[in-house]
Amino acid sequence: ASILKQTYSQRAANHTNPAAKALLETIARKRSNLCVSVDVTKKADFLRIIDVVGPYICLVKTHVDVIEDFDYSLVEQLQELSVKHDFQIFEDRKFADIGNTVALQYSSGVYKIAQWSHITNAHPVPGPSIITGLSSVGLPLGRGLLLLAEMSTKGSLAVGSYTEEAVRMARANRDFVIGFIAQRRMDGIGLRDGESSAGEDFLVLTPGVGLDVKGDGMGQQYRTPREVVLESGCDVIIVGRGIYGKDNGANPDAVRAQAERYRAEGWKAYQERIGS
Ligand code: 6AU
Repeated sequence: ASILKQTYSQRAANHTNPAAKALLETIARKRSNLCVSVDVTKKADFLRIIDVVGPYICLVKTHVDVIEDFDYSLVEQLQELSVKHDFQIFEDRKFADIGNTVALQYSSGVYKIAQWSHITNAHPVPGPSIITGLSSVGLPLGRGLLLLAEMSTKGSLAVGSYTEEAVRMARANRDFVIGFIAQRRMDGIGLRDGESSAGEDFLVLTPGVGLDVKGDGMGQQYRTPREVVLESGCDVIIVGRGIYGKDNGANPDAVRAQAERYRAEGWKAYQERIGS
């Protein structure tokens, strides 16, 4: 059957990359295709939000470099929460440099991302060597990479032949590239004459998801979970401010209610998609 009609569990069983498999299994076990994006600048806010939304999510997405009081104990506390609540971790680093540099940025420095982040992402702009660099670090650790094939922002340059080449780069590196940050399924994109996408299963994780507003005044554009999962065939909805609000998640009851709401909407759209 087409990937669009397969369940997350069926897809988990057929995946060979450990990070993709673990994410699909988590989604199925928790009945949640919701990833929360926790873009706050204080350790205490970050950990409080994650502890509240933990039961409703499959994945936590971080930007660790925005946390002002970062120290490595934060990583340990995040890992404890990931065990407590059963979610995977995605550092949204958006690597974009030459292979040698991204390998250093991924493995070393203050954050040592490869040590703790199951999934990370990269811009395809440097070409395939960015995958060579990142996979030299991540593949031995069982990590997975997402390529930014499209962006959610108004005026994005990641369109047309750029998106097609991103998908071709992924096809050539299916051991490590597990999918895309994109706004729709990429299955038929970039195929050359005689090629088919049979046997491929790229995950599509989609940001720019919101139920109450259409944008943020800084170029972000929001669509609903239904548009993203049912109409565009994406696999995971990424929601940030729609869940923790304008006050860095100060009110845990409000944060919990939004997480439950987005989980329910995302799951309903998936069930409708697979026809169950
Ligand atoms: O829900 P928001 O708008 O509060 O947050 C969306 C999150 C932010 C962005 O850095 C990220 O998703 N993002 C990405 C990612 C995940 O790579 C790509 C993109 O095209 N748009 C986008 O918003 O943390």
